[in-house]
Amino acid sequence: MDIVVLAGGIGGARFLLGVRALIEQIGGSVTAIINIGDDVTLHGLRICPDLDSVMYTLGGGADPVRGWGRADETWTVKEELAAYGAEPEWFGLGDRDVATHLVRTRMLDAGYPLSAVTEALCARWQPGIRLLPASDDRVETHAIVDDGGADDSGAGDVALHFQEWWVRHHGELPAKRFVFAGAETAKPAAGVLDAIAAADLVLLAPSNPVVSIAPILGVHEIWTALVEGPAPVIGLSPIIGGAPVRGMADKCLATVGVPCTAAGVGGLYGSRRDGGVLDGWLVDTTDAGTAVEGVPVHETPLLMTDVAATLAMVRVAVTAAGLVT
Ligand code: FO1
Repeated sequence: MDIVVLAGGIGGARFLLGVRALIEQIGGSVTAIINIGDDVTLHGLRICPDLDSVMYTLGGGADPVRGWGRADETWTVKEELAAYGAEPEWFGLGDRDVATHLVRTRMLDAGYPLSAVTEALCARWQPGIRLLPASDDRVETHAIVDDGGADDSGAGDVALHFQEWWVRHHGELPAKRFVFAGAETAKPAAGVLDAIAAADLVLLAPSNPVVSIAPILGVHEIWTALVEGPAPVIGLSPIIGGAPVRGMADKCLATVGVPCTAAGVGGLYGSRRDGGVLDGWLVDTTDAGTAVEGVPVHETPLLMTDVAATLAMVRVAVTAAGLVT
């Protein structure tokens, strides 16, 4: 079975452990199409947090507590940068992690596309799945916040890079909206459209729908390939019992005016029959009775407590698609 997964970073990585476990049992392939909206250049280094979270987690090198960056990390570079007063001090790069960004930046500067750079980095980590950035072009998520001016004209709006909004300001500055700068003209990365066309199943990981999945779907040809493609698209709710398991999906959903519920996110993605993307929607058993117009809803435990629990929900997703494992 060939499975394509659209995913963000930390939650996406945990989910992909379950998808990889299924494919190890039944055979086939996993291609993960990863959000690049969080990517940022700091200290001259190109940093791709979601690609790296997935690569490190599936390669056995992620910090298990933070979920981002490397295990057994040290912070000498960060301390030395701070000693120089080199901004930004609010974003920490670990020593081991820096090596990844050095290799990536050097290859990008030499003219390799991000998809080729990712493949080269994965040659070390052997994640057991194919990792693709959504695009080889830049797509950057910005939070539009009010600078505190006296009127509501929008004249005082400021666009903050997602990392500045989330890491520096802890997501506490109310965002009026999110913009995926560059998405309108971005092309799918090499391999993305072929993977979707060849897939037996497409899964939307239980990642943040607003700042992880939406920037991927915002690449026009990816959206078209999904909604016009042959593979069923099954999503898993990142919201359980009215709250995100981790992260800032509640703040992001409030920004786009969507209730922080499994039904709200299912409705945001929408039914493929009615101009949306979903053929099926998995919600946690806590959210039994959830209804999404035009989309069959399936209830199953969605807490990714370990790989076995995640594998179990992936099996339910496969069954929901009308496929057998
Ligand atoms: N998150 C933080 O909260 N603080 C940091 O200093 C930080 C540094 C960082 C460096 C590399 C990397 O790949 C991720 C990093 N993250 C950090 C995580 C990241 O900001 C977000 O959690 C993701 O972008 C959201 O998916």
